[in-house]
Amino acid sequence: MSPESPSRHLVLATIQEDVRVLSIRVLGGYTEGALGVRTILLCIVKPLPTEGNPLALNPREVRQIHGFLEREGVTHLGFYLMTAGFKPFRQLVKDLRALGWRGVILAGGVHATLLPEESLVEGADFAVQGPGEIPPKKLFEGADPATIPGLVWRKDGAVVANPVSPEQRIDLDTAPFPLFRYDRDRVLLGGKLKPLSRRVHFYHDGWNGESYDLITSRGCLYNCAYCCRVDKGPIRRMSVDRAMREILEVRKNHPEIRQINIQDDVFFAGSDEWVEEFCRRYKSEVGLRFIVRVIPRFGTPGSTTSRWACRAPTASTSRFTGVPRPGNRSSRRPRRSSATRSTSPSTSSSTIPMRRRRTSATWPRRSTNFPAATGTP
Ligand code: B12
Ligand code: SF4
Repeated sequence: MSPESPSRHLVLATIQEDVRVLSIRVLGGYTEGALGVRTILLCIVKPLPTEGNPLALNPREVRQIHGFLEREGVTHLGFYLMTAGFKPFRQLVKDLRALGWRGVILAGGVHATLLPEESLVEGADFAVQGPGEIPPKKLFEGADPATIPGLVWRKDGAVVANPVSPEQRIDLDTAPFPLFRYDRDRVLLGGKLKPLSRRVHFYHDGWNGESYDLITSRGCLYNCAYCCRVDKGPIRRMSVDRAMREILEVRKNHPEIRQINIQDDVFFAGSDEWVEEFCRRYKSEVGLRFIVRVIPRFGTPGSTTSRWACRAPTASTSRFTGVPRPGNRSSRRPRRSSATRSTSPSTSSSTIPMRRRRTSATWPRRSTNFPAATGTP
């Protein structure tokens, strides 16, 4: 897509229980910032399903989405799929087509990577496995689907899944900042479509609107059989400088942000030099409380990881919970959200006392030398 073709209008949507839509914020930063495609985020806020209460969109909500796509002249609808959102996505595609919407529909994310063929639901045009920046770029450029890595498409009535390729793994230093803004994006909340305002963010991000989700790397060193992660290759990470620029930009434009929630799968995998530099600059240039997930085996006695995990001396939080210390600038205690929970059994959560870990009898040595990409152990 080039700036000369302004007719393309992409909506990146997802169904979540809150408005913390990191995946489409990151991807939207790329489609808008690097590809020049007008991009709007659409957060469909729905409680997670429970027994007897499936996640579903009612006809009124579907009509609202359809009206919005028509009114805005949207040409492409991209969906970030977690498994929980798959069925409502399938129904939505069916309903949008029944209502006559003719734009391009594509799905990507965790579920599309796990089950690519299934994710190319009836009525949708494409699904994307693996990192999602390059396939839409090539689609916008009009490339032959057969040549687009990770693309799932139809040929003569059959579903074809092109293999994921290293070409999809962009240099994170070249990635534009994720979209993080008020009033331009949309939220479907309580059956009503409205701007994703600061007020909506305040009530529906789980952290009183004070938290910013940051991701500095993609991938993980492990290869757990049950893992759903999208990026299967060796870890790649942005430079400390790129990460700092992103945080400082957020601080400049969003004084309400008082916490950085680091979402990397394995933030501490790698050289102490990267972490040391990040800590030093974070403390002197940012100084906000933070949350980070720790895989304990990356800590060796005396290493930066251990110091962070045991005492967190280099940041303005007393523990890894993101809960402010008494006297911290924030007077409000953020309610506990999924951010404080471990996203996998392998990562430790703040509920495990960190000090106990330090006295653990065994300290397995780290198996990698970061940022050299060494692949899964
Ligand atoms: C950050 C995070 C969150 C955040 C933000 C969610 C988000 N993704 O926007 C929060 C805290 C809100 C969250 C919540 C939950 N999460 Co979560 N989360 C993650 C985590 C750690 C990172 C995701 C991320 O943003 N990565 C950075 C981005 C840039 O990478 P990405 O998501 O892979 O996106 C890229 C590609 O997938 C692709 N892509 C993405 N969307 C699209 C769309 C299109 C159209 C295209 C073409 C491409 C594309 O392009 C992107 C750029 O390359 C992942 C683990 C992981 N590594 O994936 C778990 C993970 C996604 N979470 C998971 C789960 C289970 C949950 C919860 C249900 C947990 C719970 N029980 O409460 C909740 C609820 C979610 C909901 N439905 O409401 C599972 C999902 C499993 C599955 N099969 O669906 C994961 C995989 C963790 C795990 N290993 O189990 N999560
Ligand atoms: S540690 Fe987590 S992200 Fe890494 S492979 Fe295992 S489950 Fe996946």
